[in-house]
Amino acid sequence: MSHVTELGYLGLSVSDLAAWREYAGEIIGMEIVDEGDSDRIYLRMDSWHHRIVLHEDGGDDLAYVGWRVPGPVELEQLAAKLEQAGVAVKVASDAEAAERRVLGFIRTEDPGGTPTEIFYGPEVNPRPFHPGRPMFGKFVTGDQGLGHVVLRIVDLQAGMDFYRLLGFRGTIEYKLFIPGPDVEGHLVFMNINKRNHSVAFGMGNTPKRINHLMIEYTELDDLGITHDAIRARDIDVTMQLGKHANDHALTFYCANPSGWLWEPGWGGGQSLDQVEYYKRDVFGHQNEVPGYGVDIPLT
Ligand code: MBD
Ligand code: FE
Repeated sequence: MSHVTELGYLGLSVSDLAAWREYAGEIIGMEIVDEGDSDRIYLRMDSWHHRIVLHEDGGDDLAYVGWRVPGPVELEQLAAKLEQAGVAVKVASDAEAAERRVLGFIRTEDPGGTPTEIFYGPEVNPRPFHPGRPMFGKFVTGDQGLGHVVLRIVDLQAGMDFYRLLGFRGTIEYKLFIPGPDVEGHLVFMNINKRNHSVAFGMGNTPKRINHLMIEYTELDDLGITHDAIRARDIDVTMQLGKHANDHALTFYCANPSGWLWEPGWGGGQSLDQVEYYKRDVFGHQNEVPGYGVDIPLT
């Protein structure tokens, strides 16, 4: 049985590359890799050539998501499984794979309309990771992938069906009361490896494909330094520092230069073998600046 193994890479459409350089490099601590291309820079988080591509194309949204499989055999098996299930897939050319810095990939679309790529063979750079600002530790990646994404998928069942085809496990975990006591909001969290969840959805029919990207530090102090840097620049914080009930990560939510959210975090727990559900968080995560789609009562 073939399934994806991790959240491998993201492509982001951005309109203000200069602002993104400062945000991703000086505030968050990612390594900026500029190879002289007129239309893009790369963000490095570990030994990979990059984990994120910033495409300066006038958009301000998620452009594509890359899920990893171990190798070419698994890619072929997964492509056949998707086609059997009636999901259209397209095999990328060698030139397209080279552009993505992988050995091969297929393209499809998830039920929220997010361009979804399944790939194998990322380019790994033997040069050490060099953070964009001093860091005590590293980003948590490795076999947990680069973080988690919360995507726009309105039809929760269709979303679960699609990601289960890719091998994900998980279901509705949070039952929140949005916007009043009579209306339950449901959030779906799905895991594919040790990371508590790699994909989630249930935030409604938002204008953008993505609500947030969670990235995780190995050291608490790096989260603190990022928090200070966000506060010093008066960047919108939509939910304050707090601890989630499912992944036990200490996180906060801040706006990025494209007007959607990053969720820097520390201390994430592992995925569970058996399902649980929650109605609130452990502590914190109070709403601050509204309008980014996570002003929901997690506490
Ligand atoms: C998360 O990572 C999250 O973003 C929300 C809204 C709830 C629980 C865990
Ligand atoms: Fe999250």
